[in-house]
Amino acid sequence: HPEWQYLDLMRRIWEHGDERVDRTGVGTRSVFGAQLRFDLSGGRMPLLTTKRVYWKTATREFLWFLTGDTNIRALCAQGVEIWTDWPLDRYRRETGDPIERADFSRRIVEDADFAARWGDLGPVYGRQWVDWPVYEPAGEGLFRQRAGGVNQVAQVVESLRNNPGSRRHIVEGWNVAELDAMALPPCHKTYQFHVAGNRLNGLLYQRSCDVALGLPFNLWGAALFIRMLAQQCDLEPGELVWMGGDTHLYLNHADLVEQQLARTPSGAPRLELIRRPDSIFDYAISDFVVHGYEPQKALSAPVAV
Ligand code: UFP
Repeated sequence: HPEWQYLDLMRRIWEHGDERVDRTGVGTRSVFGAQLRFDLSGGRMPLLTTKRVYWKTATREFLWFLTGDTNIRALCAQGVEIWTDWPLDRYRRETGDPIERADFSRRIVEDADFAARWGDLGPVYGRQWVDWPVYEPAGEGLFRQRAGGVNQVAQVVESLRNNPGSRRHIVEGWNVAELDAMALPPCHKTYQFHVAGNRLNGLLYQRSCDVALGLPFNLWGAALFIRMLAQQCDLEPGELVWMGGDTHLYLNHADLVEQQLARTPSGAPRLELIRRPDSIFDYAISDFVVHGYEPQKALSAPVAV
């Protein structure tokens, strides 16, 4: 079962990883440099069966990236709270208001001005993917930002269609000059695509990986990206290659790790795209249907912010 790769990685980190003090202060066990490979043919997806993964939440986040939006408001409005802790933390720090997360989220949804002031994450994934800023000379040695940046996703769709043999099908999140303005510098920072015959392969390089909470989402997102591009470019889904830099487990995830490592994967969930939208930017959550997903029960653990 392909999921053993994930469980083996988890076990290797937990048993042999280097113990490190990390940015969050929680502490991790970590290995540097890891690879996983998943065959996506026949609709197969790297969707974990040893715990429930909220693939709709991950899909909503992915569709939000493609809109270019970097404010959490559209996510909170759909009940997606995966980014809420970062703005919440900043709001509490800067105002001293100990507001509950649910109240903060509700206020973001109900109050547009509040969302504009507190809900933005800076130029994170969405901005870089579809609107990477471009500067042009404005005379006297000055530069100004061009209206409309580079839409990397649209460019990759074009290059996959018109120049499939290219080795330059890349979507990059790591905009060096803008890292300081981001709530979190991109973790899943580089996607590369590769056409082999009629198959579309994809590779994700993730510089930093929370194996328990982040990776299940990141694998789903990367596979989804391949599926959507393949559909748009009349290709069959091929293989997903995942590569991790600092690949870690947080020390406060011990319960999750021990419970999950005691489980055995089973089943082969498949994703069906039930509609072919006009462009990669026109998908809706209702376009995605998963068949044969009967996961073991969810395992929760605290997110390190
Ligand atoms: N992280 C992921 N995947 C993501 C994401 C975050 O694993 O998609 F947004 C984790 C990795 C790391 C933390 O534990 O979030 C980011 O911290 P740092 O920037 O210090 O690497």
